[in-house]
Amino acid sequence: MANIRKDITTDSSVRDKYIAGVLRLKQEINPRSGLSTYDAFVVWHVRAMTTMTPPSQTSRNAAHRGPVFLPWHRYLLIVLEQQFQRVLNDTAFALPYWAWNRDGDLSVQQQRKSPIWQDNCMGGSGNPVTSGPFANPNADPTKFVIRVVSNSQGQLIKVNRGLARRIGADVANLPTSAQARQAVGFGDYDEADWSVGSTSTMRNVVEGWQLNPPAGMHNRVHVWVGGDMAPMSSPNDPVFFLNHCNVDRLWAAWQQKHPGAPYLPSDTAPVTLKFHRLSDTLFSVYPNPPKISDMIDVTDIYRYDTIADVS
Ligand SMILES: [Cu+2]
Repeated sequence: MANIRKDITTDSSVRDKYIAGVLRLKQEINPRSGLSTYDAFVVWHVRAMTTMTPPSQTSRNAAHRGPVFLPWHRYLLIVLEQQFQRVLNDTAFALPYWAWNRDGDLSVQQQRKSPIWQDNCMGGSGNPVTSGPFANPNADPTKFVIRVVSNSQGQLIKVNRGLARRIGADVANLPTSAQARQAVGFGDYDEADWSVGSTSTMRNVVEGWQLNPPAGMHNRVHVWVGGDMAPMSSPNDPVFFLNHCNVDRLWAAWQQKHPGAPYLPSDTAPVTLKFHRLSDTLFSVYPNPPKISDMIDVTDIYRYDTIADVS
């Protein structure tokens, strides 16, 4: 039976399990790399983002700015969810989501005071963050510490410091539910030239097209949270996965609303779109990654408690 993914601000049980799971995965250090199971997701994300597809250009990569954006992050979340189930010893655990669209419907003042930023949830803002479960101003290695970040060239750099956030500092507000419904309403999954250019396809509008300058929906959430959510190493902030779980919820809502609409591009697309075609294998640092086609129908693994607000 499929597990149910719920809103982190309305279910205290999954909220507390999510926090506990993050802290446990952070403490599992691989002696060879000096990095934790959690940190490996940061490395995987940076490596995917620096794998250009095709290598002759500098925008579309093996996880972003192209059609694979949604299935790649769906796979990332499923692998992470399995790690949570292991360390929590709870096969029914399902990742929670942050319904940032519901916060986006509120005033800017209220957005900054959302339940997600309270000390019993993700904690607050700052460099370093000083409140909540991930506060670690003295970079105590037994607490939540940032161990690896990316520079602007995508190189991995080892650090030892607390988590940083600039909530609402670099962009005023979050995407709204009306914007989410608009994105879910588009009939096409994606379109040529399969990049950042299309203004009326679900994938690109959900990922980053500028519904409201200076950034689109998922990109806008990254910029709105700021700090460690901004660079390629953004999985460093546990909010990353809650953002992407809501992004995935929008895709699930789109799939239900347009049951006949296919994932695009199909396998007849040219090899320059490798990593983005339906039967291409997903980029992974783990062995035996699945194909995009394996990520289309995952309703036997998990479902969302509701999609009503975004469909
Ligand atoms: Cu990403």
